[in-house]
Amino acid sequence: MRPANEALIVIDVQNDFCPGGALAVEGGDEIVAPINALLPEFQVRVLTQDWHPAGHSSFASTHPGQDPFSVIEMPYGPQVLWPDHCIQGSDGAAFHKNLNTDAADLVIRKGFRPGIDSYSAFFENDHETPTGLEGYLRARGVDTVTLVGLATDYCVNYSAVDAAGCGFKVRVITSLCRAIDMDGSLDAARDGMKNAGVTLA
Ligand code: VGL
Ligand code: ZN
Repeated sequence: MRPANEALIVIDVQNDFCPGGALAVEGGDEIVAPINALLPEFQVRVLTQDWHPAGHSSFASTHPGQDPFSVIEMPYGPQVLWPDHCIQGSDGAAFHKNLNTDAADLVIRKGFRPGIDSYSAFFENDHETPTGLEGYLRARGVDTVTLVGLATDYCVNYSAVDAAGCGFKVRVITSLCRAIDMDGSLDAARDGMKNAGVTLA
């Protein structure tokens, strides 16, 4: 058992990010069993859930003439346009059926504001609207976080960098993550995490 100041944060292990899903990450389902095995090691366990309303501004379908995986400029900066995914209440937004969600202390949902995306478990993509997770972790006396989940180069990466920015000691177990890896995004994410002081284990 790990000490009470350490949290495990499981990022977006949802059907739409697993094979067969709307924004499938190769091998996304392979990490479910080892994550289940890791959960009991931690005294503080958090799951995140990407949770978009239909017509979300991060969906290509919301922007006539735009293809999935193109990039547009939003008031808060560049935004990749994704296929419709993780729509609130849909099967795609549900956790992978084998993920041991019963083991979680907290499920934090993100991306529910129509006009702003939220890759990070800590702040939305404007880098200032908080999800509340920082306060939750601090209130429970956590100063060290371990991150696993999907996708390495987007939601895990943004969560890890933000956690480090909040002052947490951060470790990402890369073998328990899988990446979208679009246009060098995985290499860029690795560099960004290392520069932020994140340990890649
Ligand atoms: C994610 C793209 C869009 C992720 C979520 O979980 O990495 N990526 N929404
Ligand atoms: Zn999303």
